[in-house]
Order: sequence, then structure tokens, then C-alpha cells
Amino acid sequence: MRLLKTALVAGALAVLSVTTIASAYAQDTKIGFIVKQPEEPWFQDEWKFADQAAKEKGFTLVKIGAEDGEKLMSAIDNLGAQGAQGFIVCTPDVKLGPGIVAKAAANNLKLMTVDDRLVGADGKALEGVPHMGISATKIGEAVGQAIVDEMKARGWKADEVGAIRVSYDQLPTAVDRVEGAISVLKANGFKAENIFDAPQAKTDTEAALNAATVVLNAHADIKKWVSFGLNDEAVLGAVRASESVGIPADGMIGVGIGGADSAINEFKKPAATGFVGTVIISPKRHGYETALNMYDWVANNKEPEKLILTSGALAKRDDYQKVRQGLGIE
Ligand code: FCA
Repeated sequence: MRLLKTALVAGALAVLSVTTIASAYAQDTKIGFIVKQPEEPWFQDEWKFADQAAKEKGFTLVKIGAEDGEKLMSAIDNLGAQGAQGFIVCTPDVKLGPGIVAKAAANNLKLMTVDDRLVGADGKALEGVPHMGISATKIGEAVGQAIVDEMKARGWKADEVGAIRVSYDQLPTAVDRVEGAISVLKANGFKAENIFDAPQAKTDTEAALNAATVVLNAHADIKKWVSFGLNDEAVLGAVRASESVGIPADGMIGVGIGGADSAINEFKKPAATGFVGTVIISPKRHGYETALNMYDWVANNKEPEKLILTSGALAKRDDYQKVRQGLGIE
């Protein structure tokens, strides 16, 4: 009898400790979200939506900005030391791919990437790492189409127009975006020799402004310009450069990619600028959904899809609020 009682108590204790562990586990889920440019509105929006997922599911989200490889590597070690189980990253340099994978494994952290896909030593995508990015070529084509449509509306002929390709060619998604735009320009009569490369040292407005200024000064005879790049900041740089060399707003057609505050603030200006539109992409999908997918992986052992590519929608000064509402990001 006594023996039976002891066994029952032990059994109950065992059950108790299992549930205690299970609930402690749910409470302790910790997920990192590392971004390469924390000051960029796009990344702030991603964090905002990732926070929403954390609140809903009750996990801890650790947001870290890592502008270079060294900061990124120590951020991963830091997450490991804090007892995180996984992280999502938009890396400052996709070529760090194999190093990031190794660091994550050494810290026993699950790894997903967002926006910028890791590449291996051979320059090919690391397909084993789950990734959410934008459909870069398609979105670039939408940029090109928006530019062509605006050229037609203004009565511009392709051979009197110069194009600024604000470029960041070490990043594959950036190449796909600008090449998508160029393919549409060319299909509409744009000659290759009228498209000028403006390589930016960093993916921000200042670097784009510097790069675009060089192009504009080298081709001062051209009075009508279009510009495109990997994001809104790139195109805003080209637009600011055109203003600084005295090209009026109706002499520039810039179309960006993003649709976060960088673009919205431009649309809110009382007078229209050369920044005529942006293809709005979804920080909600890239922030909320990636965080949720990582949570499901950590807490429920549900592996995320290996590749998710999201779409975009063109918006201009007069309809951006509606487009944002449609994407559920207003
Ligand atoms: C890259 C760009 C960002 C954003 C993101 C989707 O990381 O640098 O500005 O466009 O892709």
C-alpha cells in the first residue's frame, strides 16, 4: 500500500515537472531579428511587425542592428549566450553566408534570412537556409513600366532621355531589381548607351546622391532623366542630385521600391518632386510572417518554407494611402 502511494506521488510529481518545463519553455522562447540598417524606415517597419508577432505569441523578440560583419558575428554569439533559439537576419553582406550558417550552428540557433539571401563561396544562393525576399525581377519590371507610363504621359521620347541606374551590384536582389526595370525600358525603345550606371558605396540616400551626381555632371547635355535603384533611398538620392544640378521636378521621373516613410514623406511634400512613385512591398509579411514562422519552427518544430517571394504594388502621391491599406500596413 505504502509502496503504491509512493509510486502515485512520484508519478504525479513527474507529470507536474513535465508541465512546468513545458510552460517555462513557451515563456522562454527568444528570437533574434538582426538587420543591416536599423535607421532605414523599411527595417524599422519590419521590426514593428515582428514585435506584433511576439506580442501575439508571447515570445521575446531581440532586435539588433548589425551594420558590418563583425557586429553581426558578435550579435549571433550574444543571442546564443542569452539562450535564444533562433534568429532572422538581413545581413550587411550576403557573402558572409557560410560564416553566418556556421556561427548559427555553433550557437545552436535556427536561422532564417529576410530581404537579402545568403550566397556561398561560388556566389550561388544558400538554398538550405529558409528565406523570404521580394520577387525582385518582377518588382523591377513594375518600376520600369511605371517610368515608361510616366514618360508617355509627359510626351518624352526615349532617345532624348537619360536613365540613372543607381546600382549596388554585390547584392543579387539589387541587380535583379534594376535589371527588371531596364528590360522594360529597353522594350520601350530605350538605348543601352542612354542608361548610366551610378554605383553606390552603401544602400542609403547619401551614397546614391553622390553616385548620381557624378552621372549628371558627366552628361550635362541631357535635360530629361529617369532613375531607379534597389530601394526608395537609392532613387531619392538620384532625385536630390537632379535638384542640386538644377533639373526641375518635371525633368525627372524617379520610381522607388519600398513604400515606407522615406517614400511617404516625399509624397507628403506640398509640391510634387521628381520622385513620382514607389512599388510598395510588405514589411508586414517580411516582419510579422518571418517572426511567426521562426516561432513555429522553435516552439512547434514546424519547418518554414525554404523560399517565399513576396509581391509589390505601385503607388503614387495620390493613391499611396489606399495601396497601403490594401496591403494591410496602414
Ligand atoms: C534590401 C534593401 C532594403 C529593402 C529590402 C526588401 O535589403 O536594402 O532597402 O528594399 O531589400
